[in-house]
Amino acid sequence: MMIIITGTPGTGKTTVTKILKNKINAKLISINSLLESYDLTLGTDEVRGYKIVDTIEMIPIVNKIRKECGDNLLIFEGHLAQDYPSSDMVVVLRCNPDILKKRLDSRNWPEKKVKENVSAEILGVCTSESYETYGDIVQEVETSNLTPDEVADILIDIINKKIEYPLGIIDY
Ligand code: DAT
Repeated sequence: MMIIITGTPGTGKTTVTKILKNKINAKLISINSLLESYDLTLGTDEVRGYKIVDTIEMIPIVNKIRKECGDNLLIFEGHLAQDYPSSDMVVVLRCNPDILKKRLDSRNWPEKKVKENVSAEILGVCTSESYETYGDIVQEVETSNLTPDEVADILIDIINKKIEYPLGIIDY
């Protein structure tokens, strides 16, 4: 069983998935950890200051980890994790743009990069990209008024419901 947790940078993916992993018996991989272990970059975007991830090369690596995981739950976290083409659940973390801007400003990123990410959050880019691949199994979790711990508990609820109703006949 696999759950993809995606969202605009700053929405809380890293923080929440670390808490989630400690609360349940699951293996966690993130795009950032894959970038540390594998050569998955197509270059650097100098203006925005980030590595361009080769999401096609990422697929066989995730496939292998998934296979090793067997029946255990695998959490795959990262902005762009939705580019991986198969999963049992996809959750998009959402955040109020004003809150997101404050968080991204504190990262000392170039202004252009902060603006682009806040705009992407306003437009729901991660959600629409996720829907393109995954359709109805995509769920959004609005995190703005929740603590990371509360968000992790909502994710546990989503996972438990999926285990209980694997065909997905549930109204969240
Ligand atoms: P991401 O991995 O999506 O880039 P992050 O986990 O690094 O995001 O979180 C960005 C910052 O926001 C970090 O300082 C922790 C804080 N944060 C994350 N989720 C939060 C929440 N639900 N409530 C308050 N702060 C949160």
